[in-house]
Amino acid sequence: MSVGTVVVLTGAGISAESGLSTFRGPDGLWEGHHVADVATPEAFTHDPVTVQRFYNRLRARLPAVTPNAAHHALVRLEHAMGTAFHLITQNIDDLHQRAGSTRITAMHGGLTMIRHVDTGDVLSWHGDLPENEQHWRPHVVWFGERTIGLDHITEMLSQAMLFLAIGTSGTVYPANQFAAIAKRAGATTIEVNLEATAGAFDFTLTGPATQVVPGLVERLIEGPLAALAVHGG
Ligand code: BJW
Repeated sequence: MSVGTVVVLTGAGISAESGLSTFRGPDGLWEGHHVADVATPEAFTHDPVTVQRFYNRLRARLPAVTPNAAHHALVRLEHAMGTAFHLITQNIDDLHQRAGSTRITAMHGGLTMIRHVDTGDVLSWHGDLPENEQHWRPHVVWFGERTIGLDHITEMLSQAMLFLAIGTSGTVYPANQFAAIAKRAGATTIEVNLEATAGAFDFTLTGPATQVVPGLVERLIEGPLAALAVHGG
């Protein structure tokens, strides 16, 4: 039997209430930088010190923050849905993983990994990289680089019964296409955000993720998904 899946996409907004900055603040700056000055391969080639220092600062902040109620609720949904659940995150923090999510694709990489620029080897990494290091770089996806796991994501979206986007502005390709892809595949599409975005959503639930997501997850588990989990889990 073909079983529809639940696909959840998260962005920086889900981690905002854990104390991490979103990317596109009112001043257009991200941690005092224009995103393009630190999140491109060209920036790393021309000014590795600024880029390494920037990511060292972000990485050093991780131990001080913890997953919030929205991250934990998605773990409950994963447990209820089993293999019929998939989480895609654009976030490079590790809060979903620390909350306990396992069926996850981190499509923009992760701060706690580094990659060798020549061999492509990836290592787990929790400290600073030397600021003048040019062979090892943060394992994050910069503008113009290929996102991680896109074939798998496309496959998941084609089977989606429900697509839920949480805390993403929908300004960055290809994640900003996922709602439309899922909708074309027949999914109901819902976003949770402080404000409606331009994405292809059937419903917008406005409010902070920690207040909206736990209740939504409980309703999904008790309601229409309960039957699905029996078959898909
Ligand atoms: C709450 C909340 C609360 C707040 N509760 N909600 C022209 C030139 C060059 C490139 C392009 C171009 N046009 C298009 C492109 C492609 C480009 C792109 O999209 N650019 C646009 C910006 C113009 N995309 C790419 O380059 C991608 N790759 C690609 O296309 O590859 C093609 C390829 C194919 C084959 C071979 C090679 C290449 C890669 C994109 C990489 C994005 N990287 C970043 C940085 C990652 C590393 C790092 O973090 O340092 O990823 S950019 C940044 O934006 C980060 C995020 O993951 C991403 C998305 O941001 P997100 O999560 O949506 O955050 P915000 O801040 O924008 O929004 C937060 C939302 O939360 C808001 O809506 C709030 O309201 C809400 N919120 N608090 C609920 N409590």
